[in-house]
Amino acid sequence: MAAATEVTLNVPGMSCMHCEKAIKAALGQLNGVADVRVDLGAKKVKVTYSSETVSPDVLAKALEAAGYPVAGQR
Ligand SMILES: [Cu+2]
Repeated sequence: MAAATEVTLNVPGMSCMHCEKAIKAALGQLNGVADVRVDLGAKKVKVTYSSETVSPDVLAKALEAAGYPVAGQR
């Protein structure tokens, strides 16, 4: 398996445990996503994924579809 890659997504629209659950569900169902960590205070979502299977673009689209647009990434 390829080395895991990490990206941190800025998700300003999340505010509570419900958002955290929805985001973990939306990303967790994608192939290639290994881990999702949500920091509600910083409005950041750190995702560990396989770059051979999925990309930050796909992650952002899944979040947007779930109602949480991504404002940026690093
Ligand atoms: Cu919420």
